[in-house]
Amino acid sequence: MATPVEKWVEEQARLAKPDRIWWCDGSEEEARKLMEIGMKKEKILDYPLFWELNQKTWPTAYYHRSHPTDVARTEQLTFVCHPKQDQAGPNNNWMAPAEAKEKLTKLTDGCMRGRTMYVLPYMMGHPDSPYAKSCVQLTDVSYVAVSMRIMTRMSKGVLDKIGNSETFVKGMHSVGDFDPNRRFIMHFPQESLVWSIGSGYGGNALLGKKCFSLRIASCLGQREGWLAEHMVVMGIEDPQGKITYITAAFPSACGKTNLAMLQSALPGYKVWTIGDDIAWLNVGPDGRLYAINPETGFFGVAPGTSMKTNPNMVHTLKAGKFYPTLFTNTGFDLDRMEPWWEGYDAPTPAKMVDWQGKPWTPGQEGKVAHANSRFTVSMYNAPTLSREFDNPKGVPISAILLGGKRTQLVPLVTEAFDWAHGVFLGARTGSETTAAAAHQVGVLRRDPMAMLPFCGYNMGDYFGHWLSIGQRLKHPPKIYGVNWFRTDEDGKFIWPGFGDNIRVIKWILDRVNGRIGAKETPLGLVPHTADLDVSGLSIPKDKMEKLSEVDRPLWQAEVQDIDKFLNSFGDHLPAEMRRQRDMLVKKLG
Ligand code: SAT
Ligand code: MN
Repeated sequence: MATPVEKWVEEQARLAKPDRIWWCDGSEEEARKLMEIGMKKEKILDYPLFWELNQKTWPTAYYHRSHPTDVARTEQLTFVCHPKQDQAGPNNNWMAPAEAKEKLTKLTDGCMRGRTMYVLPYMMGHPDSPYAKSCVQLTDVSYVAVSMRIMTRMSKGVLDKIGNSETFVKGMHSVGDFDPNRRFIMHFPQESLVWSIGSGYGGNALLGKKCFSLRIASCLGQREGWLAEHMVVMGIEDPQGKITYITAAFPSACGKTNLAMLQSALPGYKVWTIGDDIAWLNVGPDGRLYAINPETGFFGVAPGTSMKTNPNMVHTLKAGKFYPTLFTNTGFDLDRMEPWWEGYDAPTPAKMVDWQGKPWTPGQEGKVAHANSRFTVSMYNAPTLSREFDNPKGVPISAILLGGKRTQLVPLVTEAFDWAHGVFLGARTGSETTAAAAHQVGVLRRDPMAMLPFCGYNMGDYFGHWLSIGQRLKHPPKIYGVNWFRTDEDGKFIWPGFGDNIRVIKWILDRVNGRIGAKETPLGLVPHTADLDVSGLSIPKDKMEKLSEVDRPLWQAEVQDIDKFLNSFGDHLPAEMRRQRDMLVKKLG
């Protein structure tokens, strides 16, 4: 008798019509075979899927170039298909499930002809974790199969675990013909199904990541009483050896990976990495909030990554422990067979090809690496990996940081008065857009909890769900708004960022542990000047003050923009959010 997984795979194969089906076991031996196939047989346009990089300088690393139209998430082609549009909310594109399936069925019919269909059984979360989920993804490209081995816990054992159960997460993926006009990333939360066609890009194609672990999982979380969030999870060890765990939400390409493995600028502090992108948060039996990272890899932005900004990532990328490490759409030094990107601090190669394979010489116009070029590497390579990483229960969270990229207006750090105020602080957060999605860069948009592109249901209900989680927490974490990106009159960042962000985290730890006071502003609590450790920095006093300044007239204008956003949720917006909004207006005077 065929199992439910076998039946589903058979059904999908009947539609997509691959030449062969390959059941993956997630082993290294298999990954090596897939890389061989990618180097010798599979192609995108007329170039191979993988090039082997210099194994002396970049052990286990390979280079991949994507289709030039396929370099970032495509939010306008991403749909959440609840039975009713109202359930998707104004924050999602919506299509009725039947209509979406009809469209996808046509596009999928025969799309794998001449190709192999890889079956990827994988876990999001440690297999022993009560919070983990069993999943199966199908794909017709080895780049995705190998990437999923890095990013998830892939093994044959997952199939045994699913056994005869019908409840597993389904992901159907094909690159199709890469035509953006025939590209869709569709989610069916009621069936825990993701169906994606036409793109090989990470967030569109590694279906365990944003598609399942955020969009679908946020819906599961709403139903089951937990939160799926776009957050870093990290432990900070203080000079006394005590480790405090925090999470931090930032939009894509705003430095989450750098924060997750930060090299402390303050002596005695050390960061332990648990995750750089996704956190699943559950209320523990002791009334604290517990976090797990469902992933096992980093899919990080290459440009700007260097020994100066993130030495631990450079070590991770060069560790060569877990097979393989992938570089996608960076520059490529063909003489030395090495990757290169803007901001990397090794000497610039004299001659390279750019991310599209065109000859490129230093000093010429344009960039050698795509702004959203990426690396895919195992977390087990990281020298900062927390020893709690594989703990099935997760880690107890003491503080939640909610941030965005705001060059003006928003203070460096603000502590919420309480949980509900923190939910409002998150809900009103705006951020300037980055190259991680295909849209105009640098435009301000509201991005609550950095979840705007990833919340799989009506965001008004999502705020309500956050409020209800707070009510179940006996010991809720404190909530902070943070902004590393404020600039001065010359457009230069005032705060140094990177390893110096530990200074803000230290203030947060001192607050969480009740060691210091804080100054009240209309937005929340900010540091007394003496409490923020800026030893060794040379930021002039007036600029430091600017970092905590609340410009009332500008904030009154900001409230109008916040109102516009919050009102778009109509009666899905909890009354508590309106109460918080009115309180802010009153405080601004
Ligand atoms: O969505 S991805 O996983 O491709 C990366 C991001 O945008 O956060
Ligand atoms: Mn992300």
